[in-house]
Amino acid sequence: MLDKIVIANRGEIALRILRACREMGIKTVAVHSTADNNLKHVLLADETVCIGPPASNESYLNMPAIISAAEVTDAVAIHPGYGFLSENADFAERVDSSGFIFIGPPAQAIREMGDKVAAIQAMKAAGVPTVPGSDGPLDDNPEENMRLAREIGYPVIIKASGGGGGRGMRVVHAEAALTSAITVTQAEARAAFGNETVYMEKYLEAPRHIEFQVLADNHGNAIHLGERDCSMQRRHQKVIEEGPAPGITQKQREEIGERCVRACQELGYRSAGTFEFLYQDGQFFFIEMNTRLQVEHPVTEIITGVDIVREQLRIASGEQLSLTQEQIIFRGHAIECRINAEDPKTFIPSPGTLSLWHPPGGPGIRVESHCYSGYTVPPHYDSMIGKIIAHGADRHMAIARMRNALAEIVVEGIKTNVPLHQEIFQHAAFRTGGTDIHYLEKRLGL
Ligand code: MV4
Repeated sequence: MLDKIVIANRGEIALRILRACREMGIKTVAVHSTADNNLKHVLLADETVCIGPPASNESYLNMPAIISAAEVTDAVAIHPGYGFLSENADFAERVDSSGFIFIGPPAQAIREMGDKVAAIQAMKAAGVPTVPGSDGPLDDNPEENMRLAREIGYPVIIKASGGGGGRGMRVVHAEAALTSAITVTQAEARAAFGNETVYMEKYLEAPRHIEFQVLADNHGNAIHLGERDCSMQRRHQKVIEEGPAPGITQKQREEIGERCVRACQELGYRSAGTFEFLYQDGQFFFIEMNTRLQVEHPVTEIITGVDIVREQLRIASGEQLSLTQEQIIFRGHAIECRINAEDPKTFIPSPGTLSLWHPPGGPGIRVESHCYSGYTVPPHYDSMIGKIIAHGADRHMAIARMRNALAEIVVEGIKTNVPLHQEIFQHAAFRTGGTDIHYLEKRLGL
């Protein structure tokens, strides 16, 4: 097993990784910015290295500083968490060539999935269903693009191959707008991603966002851990995630899950990964793959009993997956609420000192947070300060427990989105389940 690792992240996920390491007897090095001396995992880590000033560019995105921290502490591996450098193929490559283990997929897989056109082509080859579209880059022939859009059927969406996560896309409702939409998306893509490649898909008007969790080891073993429904989002920021996705049958789960597993094997994938799909009219359409541990991974951990971070650490040390597909049993239902330090109405970030932090508890409640009374949420980073995950024998029970937890949590000194969650849990459509990706923004009248 790994002897010592660098945790190249902050906040709740750094603490989550530290806890897994402690269980497994792995020593920890917390690298942190000068704004993060008092982070909970920094206080708990075996060793700490300050890697720079508050600005992420100079600390959590500073590759030489992070790799140097691994060198001076004699660590053997680096866990990137999510965000920051977690999906940076150049970083994975530099970690590797510096003689350390990157706790994630091979750099080549990160690079291939970061190129959305290449990712879609790889999925098609592996039998994963994709959105009807151009199946490759658009060229500069307006007549050919019009013919293609007519064949696909309007509305269509133009997406940047270097984009993803909602960046660099444009919906086109009629032929008159097509050519200029392509030109503008290309120009934006060149400026934002240094790659003007764009592609076209049928625009799905009211889909749900459902993603499949996979794990793969270095020995050719790969498994899927079922799906999560992440449709409750605002401006591409997920607000609530749950699993299993309401209304998805075990047959659909097995069919799509098995195709994701096959894709992992064909890609030479390793570690944890997520296949993102749009789901509409009973069909799944692959859109992107995330090559990292995700914020919402606890939803899957709770319904499968698999510790995803532990598996990542085992895989990175060269061990086999600890379970086979046949051993994965889905039990009950889990729902996660992301708790953000922000105004619940305006969404403006609300950093500051927590005069009181009183997390909820009781049966079926898991809290993932680095917060404590007296902790100061710095203004420099993402506003998520924790997650509440509720579990129950069925969706009703998970909802009942989450409502208790949302009534019980006390956060004083800063504003949070807890009131927004309380409101969502009253909505009849949410309680029924299966709302689409536009539901929350529409309900909020934004
Ligand atoms: C789409 C789509 C509709 N049709 N593609 C946005 C983020 C990026 N991951 C892909 N996105 C979308 N792609 C087709 N062909 C609608 C979205 C979309 C979306 C997807 C998932 C979660 C939230 C979303 C919010 C707006 C648009």
